[in-house]
Amino acid sequence: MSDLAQYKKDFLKSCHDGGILKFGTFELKSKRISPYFFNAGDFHTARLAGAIAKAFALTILDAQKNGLEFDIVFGPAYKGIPLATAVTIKIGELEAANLDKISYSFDRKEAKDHGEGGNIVGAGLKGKRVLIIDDVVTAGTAKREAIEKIRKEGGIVAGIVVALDRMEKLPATDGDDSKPGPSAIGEMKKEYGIPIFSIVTLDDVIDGMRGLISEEDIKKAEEYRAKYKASD
Ligand code: OMP
Repeated sequence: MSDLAQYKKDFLKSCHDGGILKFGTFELKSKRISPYFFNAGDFHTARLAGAIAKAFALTILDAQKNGLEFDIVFGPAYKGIPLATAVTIKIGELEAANLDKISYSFDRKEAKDHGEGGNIVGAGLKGKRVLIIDDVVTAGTAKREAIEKIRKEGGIVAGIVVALDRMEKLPATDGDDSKPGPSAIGEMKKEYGIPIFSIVTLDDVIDGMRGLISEEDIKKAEEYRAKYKASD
């Protein structure tokens, strides 16, 4: 493997060993046919949940060292919920200064109208700097929804961290995918003025999977990248 950081290499190996990163033929939300798919929902064993929490935590601690400031790790329902919880625990374990400083919270899909009520479980968002955590960004739809929700609750979105940045251009509005175009991540950075981090990108996947998967699968991933890679 190349000069990828060790924790990224470890993460990719866990993804491959655990079958989270699959190679074959997959239809995406965008209807594009992809030669690989990343399913964060499959990180459910103690080993894999630990591996993804650690990789997220190290990515976030890196960003923190470089100036990212936040109070809350927010995991959009449902896939983000276990992620936010596990990652918050890990951030405290790896950096004791975070233990009483960082909280987690997540949203309900349905508003609760009895008991304590409300849409948010965990730390309240009002006036807090919120870091959104999620699995994959393709078009960014789920992330946009989370940003709106957090802002509605009075929170300040500090950034987004995802496991995989697929580096894809947004689908063309006229259906012509052959033209260059910006990525969802690039557009969201501009539109919301927030930083967006990922544990790994498609470049890292291709790099890190050499020798672990067949040459043919690497070639298909490279062809897909050449076809759909965003201009930013
Ligand atoms: P956006 O919120 O539109 O960026 O879509 C991200 C969603 O794409 C994820 O939450 C998944 O439902 C799905 N997805 C993956 O989980 N893994 C992939 O490798 C690719 C996709 C996808 O459909 O693009």
